[in-house]
Amino acid sequence: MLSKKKFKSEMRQRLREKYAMEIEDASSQELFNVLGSVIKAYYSDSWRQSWKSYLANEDKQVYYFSIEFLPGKMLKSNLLNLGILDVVSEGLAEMEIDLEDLANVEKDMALGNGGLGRLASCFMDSIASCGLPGNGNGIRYDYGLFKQRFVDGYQVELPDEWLSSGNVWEVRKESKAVDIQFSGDVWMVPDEEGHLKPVYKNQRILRAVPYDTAMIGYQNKRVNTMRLWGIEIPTSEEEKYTSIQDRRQFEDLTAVLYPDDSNERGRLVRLAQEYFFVSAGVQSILRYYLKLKKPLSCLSEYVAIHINDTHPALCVPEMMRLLLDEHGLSWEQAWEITVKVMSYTNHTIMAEALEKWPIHLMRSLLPRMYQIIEEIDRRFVEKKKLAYGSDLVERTRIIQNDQVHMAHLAIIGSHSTNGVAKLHSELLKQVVLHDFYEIYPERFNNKTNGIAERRWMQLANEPLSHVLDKHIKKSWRKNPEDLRLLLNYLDDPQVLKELAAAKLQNKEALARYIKETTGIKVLPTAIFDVQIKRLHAYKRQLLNLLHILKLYFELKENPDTAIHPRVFIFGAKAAPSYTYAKAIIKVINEVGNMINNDPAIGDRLKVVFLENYNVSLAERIIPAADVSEQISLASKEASGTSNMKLMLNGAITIATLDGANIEIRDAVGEDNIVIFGLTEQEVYAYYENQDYSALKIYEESPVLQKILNAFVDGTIPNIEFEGREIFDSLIKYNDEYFLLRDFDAYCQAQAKINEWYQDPQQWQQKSLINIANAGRFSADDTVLRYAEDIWQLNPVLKAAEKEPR
Ligand code: 26W
Repeated sequence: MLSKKKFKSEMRQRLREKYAMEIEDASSQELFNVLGSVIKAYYSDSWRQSWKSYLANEDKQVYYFSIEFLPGKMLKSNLLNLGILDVVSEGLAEMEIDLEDLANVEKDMALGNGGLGRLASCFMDSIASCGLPGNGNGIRYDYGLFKQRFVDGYQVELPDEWLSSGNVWEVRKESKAVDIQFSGDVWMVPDEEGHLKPVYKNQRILRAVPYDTAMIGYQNKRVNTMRLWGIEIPTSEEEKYTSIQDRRQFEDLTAVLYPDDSNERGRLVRLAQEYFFVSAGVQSILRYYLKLKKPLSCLSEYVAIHINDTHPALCVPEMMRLLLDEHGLSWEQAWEITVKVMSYTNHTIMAEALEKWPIHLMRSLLPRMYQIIEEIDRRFVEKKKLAYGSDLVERTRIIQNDQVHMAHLAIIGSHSTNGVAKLHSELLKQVVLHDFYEIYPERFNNKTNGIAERRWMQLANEPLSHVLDKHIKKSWRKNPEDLRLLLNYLDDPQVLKELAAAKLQNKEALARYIKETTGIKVLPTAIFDVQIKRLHAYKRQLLNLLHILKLYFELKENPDTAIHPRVFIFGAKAAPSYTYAKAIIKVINEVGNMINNDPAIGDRLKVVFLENYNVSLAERIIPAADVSEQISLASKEASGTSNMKLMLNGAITIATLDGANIEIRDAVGEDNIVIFGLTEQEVYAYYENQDYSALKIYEESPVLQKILNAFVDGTIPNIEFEGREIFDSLIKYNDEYFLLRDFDAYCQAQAKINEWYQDPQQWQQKSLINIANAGRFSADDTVLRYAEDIWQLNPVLKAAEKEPR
């Protein structure tokens, strides 16, 4: 184990070597860079040993393909998992350095939009912490998700230059680079044995260079790899580029993360990005596999490839291309291997999020991919038509109306399709993918999401973690199920007091941050009501705002209305092209200004929209939350994961029966969560009967009239355009997400929250029950289920089980 003495001398030594300076003269950035290199040296052995042991034991490995990863900051997470967090923070303190200052230097690695990307990073942490041989495979974007600034209440996007001061955690692996072929033409020509071989003409070859980042297991000496691919022009191709622009056009293919998180826009560069990291990943996996000197027919016994939503679905035709064209297998052999190796997770049922690539784009950019997809489609139709009839087959085939349906390709080309929460997986089987469920019932399964509780509790919430250590000892840190031991203290006033004190400490810290960053003064004793997620109509941030306006108007009308002071905290980015979402951001900010500066309201109501919501801001907000807003229209939110993080940190959830909210209700019981609103059955009944009228509800509700009219009658200032757009979306375009229908039930639910909060003992007990039952949403359990049911990772599992969890 690393001693403080050894650590300090290492720091001094490396600072001299790297910057020829003493600790006292170094900037936080320089100290952070040196600390990063000290830590890297500390885990490099385990990293190499882990790799060598997988090779030596010929362990089956899983490769998690995701176009997004959202690690956030890694310094403290690496220190915690290495078990040296205390040694390092004390060692630095002895050199008058605050670890927090260095942690703040590190830029968030924000190579993702939201749920899907963060889940991938939670899984990376859990796969390593469970001792499973797993690798991440993605893209090294030069620019992550845009930085959000509010200018006059409007969202403005700024580039996220996360690499401007380098990235201490990555290792560039020049020697592992591979070539990626784009566009040009391809002919199938018989070779001397008569096998059809592709002949390519004027295609572009680009170089994929891997950058590896260590994924450190929790105090188990296991270190896995997240491989992110950067793009370069190979020297052999240089003469093909006539100008810098010409070069940049290709070098910029992976420059930027697409900022849409539920609306595919069919851009050529996006398709190129999808093929780039897929081809690089599959090629490097087969290169590794050949080292094992095993027949290709056994590939699925040593390799599992997971397709994280449809963005990496080209893994199916790319594996076929390599097995057919480079390894000369027959179609049948190649197909059998591919299906056994591949597995797919669906993360959304939103139609606009399901990728469908125009065949002209696929054919021009990826001619060989298109050829193979055509053949997969032809054989699927031929094979299934007889058994299932043409209608069902025409609905499930991959190529339809000149588009390539990527979800169909992923389902047909893999042995497992899972949803991310029980309700979502049921909706996939019964509604969205029902035709496929008819054909492949055995492939469909559920894997309810989870979260890395090390980051979202141990790192984000030290005050609560210490109260837990004090009363239920430390086993929960390795085995979150042990949080249930807290239930033994449900009626222990001392423990309840200490839990409340920890929450207040976090709220005071957030109140300071809010004051510093927005100038708004909030009462730490107020109810901190939090809604943090991407801005999207189905997540209904607007419903939250309608209730805030109701409270505001009530307080204006009768100032002595008894409500416990409330602070409504929002964190949300909108996709730049999503104008409706941006209109909602503007209106929330304008309503906030109106309420926060209204002397008649004072401290009783505050609305705070924190800029640039990301992983690090989430780590600040979540420990300070009293109420968790999970109010999406039932059936729309596949799972949600902020709901689990807020529950773990003792917030009480106000929720619809949607996604994983249902499983949270199952975990804590009706008395410890506030449920409201339409169920998914009722929503589907409305779709069935087409009898929903928002106008009718509006006309029958004076309260709603007052609130909605405020959007267009000038009551809310500076929203002339946005207010009209929103008013019309509800009344003229009939409120697609049934906000008006759920409004009354939501207000009653909020009144219940207000009532519960009046009794601190009762509230704290409900909070305790949420914390105690949050262990079941550990991503460690989730990945172990993937490993057992889908990836069939072998004996290493036993090792994981053996580890005291
Ligand atoms: C093509 C544009 C695009 C980009 C991203 C479409 C769809 C996506 C993601 C699938 C959207 C996403 O992040 N979905 C969220 O995934 C989480 C992890 O499973 C779930 O918890 C959320 O409910 C789901 O919205």
